Amino acid sequence: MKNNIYKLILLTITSILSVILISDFYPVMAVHVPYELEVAKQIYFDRCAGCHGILRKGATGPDITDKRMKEKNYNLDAIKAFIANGTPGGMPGWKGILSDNDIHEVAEFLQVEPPTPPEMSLNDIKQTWNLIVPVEQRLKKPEHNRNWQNFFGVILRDAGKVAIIDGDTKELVSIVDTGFAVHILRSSASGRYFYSIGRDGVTTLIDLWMKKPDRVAAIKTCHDARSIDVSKYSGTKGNFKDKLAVVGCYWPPHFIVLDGNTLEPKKIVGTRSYTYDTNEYHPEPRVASIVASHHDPEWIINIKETGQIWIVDYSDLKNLSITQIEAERFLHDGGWDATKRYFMVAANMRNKMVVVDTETKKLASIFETGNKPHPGRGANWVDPQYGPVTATPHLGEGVIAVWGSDPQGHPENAWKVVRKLETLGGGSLFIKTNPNSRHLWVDHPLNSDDKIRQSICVYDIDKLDDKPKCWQASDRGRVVHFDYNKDGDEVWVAVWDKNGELVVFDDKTLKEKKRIKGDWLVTPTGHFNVHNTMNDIY
Ligand code: DHE
Repeated sequence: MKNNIYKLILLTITSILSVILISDFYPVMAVHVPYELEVAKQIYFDRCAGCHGILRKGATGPDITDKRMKEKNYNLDAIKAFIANGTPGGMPGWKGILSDNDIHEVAEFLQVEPPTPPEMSLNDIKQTWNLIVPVEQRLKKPEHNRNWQNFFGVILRDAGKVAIIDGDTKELVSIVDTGFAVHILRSSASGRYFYSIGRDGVTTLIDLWMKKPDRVAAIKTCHDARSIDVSKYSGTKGNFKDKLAVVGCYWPPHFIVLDGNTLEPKKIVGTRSYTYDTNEYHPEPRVASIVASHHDPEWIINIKETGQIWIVDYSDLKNLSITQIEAERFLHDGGWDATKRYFMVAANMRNKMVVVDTETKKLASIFETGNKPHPGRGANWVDPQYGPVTATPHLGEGVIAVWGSDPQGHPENAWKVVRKLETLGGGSLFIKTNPNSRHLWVDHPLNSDDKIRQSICVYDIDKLDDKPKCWQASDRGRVVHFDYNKDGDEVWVAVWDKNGELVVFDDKTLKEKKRIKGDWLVTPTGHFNVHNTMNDIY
């Protein structure tokens, strides 16, 4: 009885205190507003921040700060109409995806000053570190007889999980809990581990040698992230294979170096700096793609908003050396040429590709390809007419641009667009081929037409003047991203839908070999073959 009276008194005091506190911060609508602000902030973070930035200063999408809304005289209804219907600049309409109420909330949110999200120190990050299986307790050899170098890691985006599928048998081997909306997976240099990075900055280390591959370590590296890679170098400067990992964050804008085997955080480096061209301070220069060099202990780290490419030497973390290359603004995705000497990255809002020579550590070229190039990792092949080439599709137009990428053997074609191939329309994200194939595959998942976004096209590399073969690979969702199997004779593509599928095609005949289905296949997006990912084969 006495206890209950104490509890009642405590509850009353707590309630009075919360009302006082809340109304202090939000004097007008004490309880209602903070809830809605949180909802709007979350929707903005999930759906809009990737393109417009957390501080809304713009990148792939334009500046949408409250200041600019006022300058443009956009009132609530005008903003709601933009969000609902999309824009001619390429923003998709959100009607049908967001409710009318959500659209209203976001429109209101865009009229007030963007709140600055919290920072995160190395110590804050360390508090989230979870070493699930210490290294000494891990397996000394695989616990199964499967051909694990032909495993595929498949992102189950909205489920916050990654599926591991046996590429030989097409069986589901395991499903692993990861961060929210995992963006990409990368393989360790040995291939034994998959590293996943969630949009929420959660990094997960998955051990493929376990009978049922599972997490052996996890850590939250920031609040918003898209990229991760590992140390791949072994040579006279040391053996760094599987030793380090690096995560690139959108917010806070930093990259963080982790122990490759345990994910223990080692070093954090902020990217806030000055734009390469106007030399103005930028508060949110986000880390876009990262690749690991095979010939030096270095990562190539792309800083989106300041337009700089940083070559980071990870061999001495205490005396870190970074070469900062002035490139172009809004760097996004990219990959290696076939020799892995040149790194090529899209500056998508400037319609350009930027090339860095990682041997001389200098900018090699910047050239135009078309409306918003989006190469993914790109595609490399030996063209019958132009020699070694690389290609990108585009978000803004139905074109694949092909350029020479062999300045030593074919200097006349180097960094020049030598072919333009027609696709079914804009909205392409990924392209793929393989050294064992003479086919080039392209998707169109962001096209506004249902049929086109469910269609893929395949070009015969030896007859690029001929029309490609195109077909609808699914009657629902969006068909997105490719990877080959280890032998380079099968291509896997994802049907990005609540009831998702993986469709496996024979690369020679283009015939469908298998449709992997199951209620666990929730919104599959990127899917990564171990052998191709560890060796950067694309
Ligand atoms: Fe991605 C790669 C950022 C939307 C699927 N995406 C990348 C990379 C970056 C990036 C920086 C390069 C990583 C690297 O190589 O280190 N992506 C962004 C965005 O900012 C953007 C435009 C908006 C957002 O809010 O995230 C965005 N991306 C998408 C999607 O909508 C996709 C289709 C599904 C999803 O997960 O949301 C998507 N992005 C992918 C995939 C890759 C990728 C599958 C890796 C391609 C590869 O073959 O390596």
